[in-house]
Amino acid sequence: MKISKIQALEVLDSRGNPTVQTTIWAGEIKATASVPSGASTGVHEALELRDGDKKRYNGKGVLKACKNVETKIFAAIKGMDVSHQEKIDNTMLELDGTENKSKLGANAILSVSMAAARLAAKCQKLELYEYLAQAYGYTPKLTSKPLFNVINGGAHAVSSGLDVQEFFIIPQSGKFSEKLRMGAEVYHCLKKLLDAKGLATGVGDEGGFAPTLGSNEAAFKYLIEAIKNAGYVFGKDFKLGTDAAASEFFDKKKSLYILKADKKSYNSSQIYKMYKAWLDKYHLELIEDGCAEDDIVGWKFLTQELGHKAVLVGDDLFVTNLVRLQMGVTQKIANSILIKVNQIGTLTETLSAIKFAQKNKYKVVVSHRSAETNDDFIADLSVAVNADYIKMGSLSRGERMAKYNRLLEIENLL
Ligand code: 2PG
Ligand code: MG
Repeated sequence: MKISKIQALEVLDSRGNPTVQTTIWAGEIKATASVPSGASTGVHEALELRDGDKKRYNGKGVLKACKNVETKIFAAIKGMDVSHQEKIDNTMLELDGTENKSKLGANAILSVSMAAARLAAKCQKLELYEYLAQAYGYTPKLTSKPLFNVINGGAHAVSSGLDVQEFFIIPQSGKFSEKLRMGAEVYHCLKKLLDAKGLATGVGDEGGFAPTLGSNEAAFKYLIEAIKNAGYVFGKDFKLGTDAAASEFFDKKKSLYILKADKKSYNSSQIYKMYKAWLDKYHLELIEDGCAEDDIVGWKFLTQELGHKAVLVGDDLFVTNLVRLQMGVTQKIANSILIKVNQIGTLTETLSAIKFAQKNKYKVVVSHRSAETNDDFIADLSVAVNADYIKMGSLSRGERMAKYNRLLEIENLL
């Protein structure tokens, strides 16, 4: 079970940009993991190390990060027991020594952290979700509700003109395989509907459609129609949700949320009113990043006004960071946290954020990034920690299906 060899490879993610894929060996046994990447990244996220060499991949190469894995990191963790996750992660944190992992790169560190966990599971002949559940004191459960992001806007589909980044359909009951089927049926009805109206049905970064709709609200109307066309009852079989990703349309200088598609703007003490109107009209179950990452005033209004009737998720707000989450709990803002392993960069830190959230009754949403690989680690993670929700994209694109198909396998195993 001792780490004997490491290799890191520059591979491409689903947006066609380089990312780090690391393989770790313990004797003859090996395991591989690759790292996702965001587009609407929070300013408080750990740093993704990019080469900056404009002659390669527009400066986005990750050869330095790969080198860090094979040299500095390997030298520090060689010979360690692969199941000593905390020790491996803490060794890398010490070696890096910076607040935001800028020396080694969060991409370098995370690839090792994930591959180590996968290798430990393999060595113990356990499924990854079983291993993680055992290691962190859970009983594996696949009860999370999927947030299917079937209309993409914002930074994930700039040509759509939508300010809001993600529009979710949320199936309300049935086991995972049934929820997946329901989601896929609505997805296909949505495609038909858009086709019939002569709207674009090419997909955005997360596999949702990216039509030019003219207003953010229009997206909800299409979702409701598609749900009905698929034979489901809106409000009972499906509810809706959104990731506004509001940091992206918050003008810091003017201190205003500017929604271009709606020709409207709001300040921090008003923005909740827009969501309240949407919530009442469209049965919103969940709103992610309704306010910008550092707009604590906006978050307070939002939480006071809507926190009792909607799941309010902090993504850019918390960045899977225990210290940011502690601040949120103290300030009583949001009531849920988005969990993205690469925002923080190690499995150990990810788990401490999850545990703290659960202890404080914040809901947990295990999430992908807008650029992914076929790595399905987060499927196992969500089952291991009994996530309340999962966010793994729409019902198309291979890198999203990899996660859903893994969940189908896990459902079968469970
Ligand atoms: C988000 C994510 C994933 P990105 O904002 O929640 O949907 O997007 O990976 O681009 O930050
Ligand atoms: Mg988000």
